[in-house]
Parts: sequence; C-alpha cells; structure tokens
Amino acid sequence: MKKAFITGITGQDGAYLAKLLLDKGYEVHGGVRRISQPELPRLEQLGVAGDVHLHEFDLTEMNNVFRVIRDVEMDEFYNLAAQSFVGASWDLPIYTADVDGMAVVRILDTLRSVRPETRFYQASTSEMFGLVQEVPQKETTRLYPRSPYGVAKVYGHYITMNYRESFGMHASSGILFNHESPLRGKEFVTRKITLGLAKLAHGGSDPIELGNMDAQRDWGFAGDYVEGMWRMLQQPQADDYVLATNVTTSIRDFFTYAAEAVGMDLAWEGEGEAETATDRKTGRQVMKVNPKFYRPAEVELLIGDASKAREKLGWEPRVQIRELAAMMAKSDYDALR
Ligand code: NAP
Ligand code: F7E
Repeated sequence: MKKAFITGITGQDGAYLAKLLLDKGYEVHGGVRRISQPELPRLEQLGVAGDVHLHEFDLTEMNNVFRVIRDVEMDEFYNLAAQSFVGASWDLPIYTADVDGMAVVRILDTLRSVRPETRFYQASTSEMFGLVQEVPQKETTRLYPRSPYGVAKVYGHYITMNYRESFGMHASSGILFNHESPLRGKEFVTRKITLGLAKLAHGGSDPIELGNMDAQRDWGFAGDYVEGMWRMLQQPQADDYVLATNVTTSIRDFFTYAAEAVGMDLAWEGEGEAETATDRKTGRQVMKVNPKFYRPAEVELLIGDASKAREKLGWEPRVQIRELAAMMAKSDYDALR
C-alpha cells in the first residue's frame, strides 16, 4: 500500500485528492492546522473524514515539517497548502511569501535530507502568468506575476525545478489554471456568485456585490485537476505541466450560466461601476458593482494550453464551464433549501 501526505488536506483540492488516493488504495495522511474548533467539512462532504490520518501541521513551523517527513515515511508528498486567496495577499504579503514561497524550500530541503526518494508535487498556479506574455499560456510562457500571491508562487515553482535539477529529486510542479467545485472557498468569485444566487432564488433580496466583471478565467473542475496531480507523480521523470481547459470565460458570463441553472433570466445594463444585472422574471436586481472588490493590479485574461499534459499524462478535463457553473449553483441552491 502506498502512503501519501497532503498539506492543505482540509482545502478544496486536498479533499478531492484525499478521496482520489483512498479510492486508489493509498494510505492517506494530511496536515491540519491547530484551530479552536476543529472541523473537516470538505472531507465530511466527500465521506472520507474518518479514513485519513491527520497530523497537526503548520507550514510556517520548520519542526512540524521535519517531524512529519521523518515519521510518516510517505512515498508521495503533495504540497497543496497555501494562503490561496489572491485578494488577501496584498494585506498579508509577508505571511503569503512565507507560506506560499519559503515553506516550499522547507519541505524540499527536509525531503532531501530525510527521504530523498519521496515524490513531490508543488501546487503552482496560472497566477504566475499574471500580465500574460503569450496567449494561450503554456509551460514555457514567460512569468509576470501581478500579486504578492503570484510572486510567492513563482519562488515555490522555481525552487521545485531547482531541487529537481540540483539533487535529482522527483519534484514536479503543476501549473494549474482556476479550478472550482461545490467545495470552493466562499470568497472566490465563482462560489460567491453561486451562494449569492442561491440566497436570491430562495427569497433573499441583497444583490451580489462584485468587482471587475471583465476579467476572464480558464475555469475547470477540481475533481479533474487532482487526477492530473496524481498522474504527474506516476511518471518515470518529474516535470512541470499546465492543467487547463483552453476555454476562457468572463465573470459576467459565469454569472449568467449560474443564474440560468437556478431559473433566472438576466438582463445586463451599464458599464464599469454602473453595471447591473436584473432578473427579468422577478424584476429584481441581482448584481451590483462595488469598487472595494477591485484589486490593486489585475490579471485580466487567463487561457491555458494543456497539450503537454494531454500528450504525456493522458490527462483531459471532463467538465465544461456551463456544466461547472450549473453544478455549483445547484449544489448551493439545494443546500439552502
Ligand atoms: P484552499 O481551499 O484555500 O485550501 C488551502 C489549504 O491550505 C487549506 O487546507 C488550509 O488550511 C491550508 N493552509 C493555509 N495556510 C496554511 C499553513 N500556514 N499551514 C498549513 N496549512 C495551511 O485552496 P485550494 O483551492 O484547495 O488550492 C490548493 C493549492 O493549489 C493552493 O496551494 C493554491 O494556491 C493552489 N492553486 C489553486 C488553484 C485553484 O483554482 N483552486 C489554482 C492553482 C493553484 P485551513 O483549512 O486550516 O485554512
Ligand atoms: O478571482 C474577479 C477578480 O478570487 C477571479 C485562486 O484559487 O485561482 C484563484 O485566484 C477573478 C479576479 O480567483 C470579485 O478580480 C470580480 O479577476 O475567484 P478569484 P483568482 O484570483 O483567479 C488562481 C489560479 C489561484 O492560484 C488562486 O489560489 O474574479 N472578481 N469580483 C472577484 N473576485 C473575488 N474573489 N470576489 C469578487 O467579488
């Protein structure tokens, strides 16, 4: 039986990856932060909370990292933990640099000393492309991060490559474009929209307040993307791979698809801060712009080319954007009912 350790097992991807690995017969271990009221809602929602071995773990604490690597004796180490909210990274730039950047070398250097044969996965991100230098973006596209989050992840990405090249470690980096699900954190725009729509569809009256409606993202389904992570670690050679759908969608269009799934028919009016959306069926306003959600520097367009993952890993995204929006909207609608 193979053993895997997942940092960030309580997060969206951690929960889906834990389920995938358990289904494949792995013994799954994960790191959880010490909090006053321990809860595992995502693992519970996927029905696997009782099947994983949990260890108290914080990426900022060097001794945690050392002890876990010494004691768990894992074959595969998936580093999914991060301060993952781009918007918060301008308020927490130093913390974000530590958790999303420096922590990666804490893990790699401990693995190098204690268990160099362990296969390592680093959660890199399309945010590293930022102000995109090529369309679509692929593994060789020049990086131009636009947030403290993106900058920290660039360090994590390059130090992973560096440990692979310097010490021959099986260390791979997945450059994943946005991926969502009903387990997505509530502050990310897709889930904020689907939760807000569910409240409105059940009689709520507050329009959903959003920032930049023109930003475009390449959105896939998290369940598909964790399969790609696992495939990377099964290759004879470690490498870096983009996972993406090659379809880009604006925030406005995602909103429209999700609204359709809960029976709304939207009329869009105005531009910039004056933009609104109204449900033609009820006459109610369902969206208004609030500039407080604008970012100091924006990533306007992301669209990925996952040809390398398709050819070398046999990986394909299965869920398309309209289906994803409907899946999330219906899940929130049903949960509120
Ligand atoms: P998520 O839902 O926000 O989960 C983040 C996880 O990291 C949580 O389990 C969180 O624990 C843990 N964590 C945060 N700070 C920590 C610390 N100091 N020590 C230990 N654990 C800590 O994120 P996700 O969407 O699953 O993303 C997984 C990874 O992929 C992240 O590294 C993210 O940056 C990256 N990524 C995500 C996407 C995407 O679209 N989802 C795309 C590309 C890359 P708590 O539960 O205690 O908060
Ligand atoms: O923003 C715009 C916002 O916060 C998407 C993380 O998983 O994916 C995620 O980062 C877009 C941005 O995700 C609101 O300005 C408008 O252009 O959902 P998001 P993100 O920043 O793309 C990458 C790949 C990661 O690696 C990250 O960990 O939507 N937007 N109005 C808004 N965004 C939010 N959150 N809230 C709004 O009200």
